[in-house]
Amino acid sequence: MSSKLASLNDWVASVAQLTQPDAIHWCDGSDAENARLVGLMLANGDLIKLNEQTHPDCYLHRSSPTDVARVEHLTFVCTTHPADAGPNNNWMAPDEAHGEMDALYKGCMRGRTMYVVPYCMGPVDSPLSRCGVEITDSPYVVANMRIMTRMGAQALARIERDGSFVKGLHSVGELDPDRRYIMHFPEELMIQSYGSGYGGNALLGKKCHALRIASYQARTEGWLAEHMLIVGIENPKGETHYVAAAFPSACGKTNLAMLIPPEGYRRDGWKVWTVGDDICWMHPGADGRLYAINPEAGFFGVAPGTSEKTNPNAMAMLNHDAIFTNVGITADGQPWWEGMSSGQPVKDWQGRDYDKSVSPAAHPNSRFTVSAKHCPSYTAKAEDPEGVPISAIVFGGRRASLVPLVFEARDWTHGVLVGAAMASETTAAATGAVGVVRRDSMAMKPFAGYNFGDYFGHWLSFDKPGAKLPKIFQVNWFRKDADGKFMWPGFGDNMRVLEWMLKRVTGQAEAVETPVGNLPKPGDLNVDGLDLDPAVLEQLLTIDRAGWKEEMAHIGEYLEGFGDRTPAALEAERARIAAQLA
Ligand code: SAT
Ligand code: MN
Repeated sequence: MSSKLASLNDWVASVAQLTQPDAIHWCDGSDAENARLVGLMLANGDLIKLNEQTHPDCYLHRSSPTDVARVEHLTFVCTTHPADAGPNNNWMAPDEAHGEMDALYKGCMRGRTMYVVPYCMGPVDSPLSRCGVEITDSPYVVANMRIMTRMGAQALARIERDGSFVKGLHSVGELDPDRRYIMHFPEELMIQSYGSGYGGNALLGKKCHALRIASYQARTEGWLAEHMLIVGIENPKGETHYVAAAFPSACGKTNLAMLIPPEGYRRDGWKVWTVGDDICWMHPGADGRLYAINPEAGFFGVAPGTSEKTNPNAMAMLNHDAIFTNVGITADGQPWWEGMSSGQPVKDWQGRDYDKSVSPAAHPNSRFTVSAKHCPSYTAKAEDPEGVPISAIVFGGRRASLVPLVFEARDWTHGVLVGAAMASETTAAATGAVGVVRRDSMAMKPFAGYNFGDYFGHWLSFDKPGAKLPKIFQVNWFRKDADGKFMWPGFGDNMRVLEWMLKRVTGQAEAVETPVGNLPKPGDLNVDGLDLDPAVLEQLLTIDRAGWKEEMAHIGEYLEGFGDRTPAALEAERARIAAQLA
């Protein structure tokens, strides 16, 4: 097989020339093709079949123990000028990077099949969607791409119509951490990945394309590619408002996207609809509002901590047609991870006999891959080619102290500053130390495909005559008390905070103005039925002026790090707030 597009055929031929596969397979995305690949992986040990009664068509994959997370230190943005990648990225000259990669790729697919995977990010018929082709030698990657994207014949037809696509080349190589690179060439709309089979390093449609390359493309084309979930909140009158929310990896985006409201809300008729749990592409519409699509077709969620209590919607979608990576397993072949309310693991994620004193059953960054259509709260609006209008944008991080439960930015410029200044404690989603506070602007630190200074400027540019922009909020579900205990219950109760935001959007709630932002008036946040000490709530909604004065100084130093690429308007906004706090 080949395509009607000469540029695609030529590229596939040149990659085959370099990598020397035994065979080339063009993926059509069919059930028969998937069944064949699954059969192959069961035979070679890449997949283990799970209990057919409890988990029909579910499989366990155990990765190499040194290949379990994104590798930010091996991830590069290769622009002609280093300043275009910015201090927020690792940079390598494109020529040098191509040289390194060609040397790694040379003959690397000998004895293997090369799969050509055409995919579309977003509904195939949407003008907001963009396509790519991933070439890979991993059947596990193909099986995951089939869930995570619109993959196969339909995508190829669109690529042939569009005539353009993002080129992604991936090989698992030897899975050697010392021979591993994730390279991005935004100026060529190209991704090259070698030596890892893990999600964010290998499923190139996800972070590599839909965030790093797309953010670069979005800047030139006037839209935004963001690390955000998209959720619809339906009120008892049947009106739905859509909210986009940015949080760093493993900070609860999937749980928030699938939130089940507290009982009182459900009784009153509130509903929550899932559009996406990780990535959001937003384009300005003719009416001045921002319209968003979820470019993905599935969820690649963190397994540990997912339970009937924290995310019943996720649990309901995980008992058929799912791939589990690096979780434990019970005696009767069911997947198991820490936080599950029942079951007992017998093997850990590496296939060793489970011993609690040696290692957790599931790796902290173990994942499930499942089609979005399985999610009980998934909305048909997620397939709408026009996207959904966004009423509010939320920035959130994991901060044990200082940042209140919620505040609203005064205007767009202030909101962009709030996003740019975001900080969070690091998690197991990337290799490296966990729990260290670092700046993570818009939760895009590992994912922006260009200089953050230019990126902040791009965000500011949306504020123009005729624009009807969403309100911007900051939240922090992760405040801890002196004993290290979380102060806010989180999960379903985050609905209370969402309701206050939407009241602000529709002009139904007032706010207390502070230099840092606008906070809920006492009594405006619905805490009915919540077992929360009023003193704790007050603490959660108080601004520590001295602490914020210091924070503003740190933010100033951070913004200075992007030199003259930092927009003057952003620094002026920061200086204004700092002066008010003084
Ligand atoms: O590994 S992924 O990048 O796909 C998931 C994440 O870190 O958010
Ligand atoms: Mn993510």
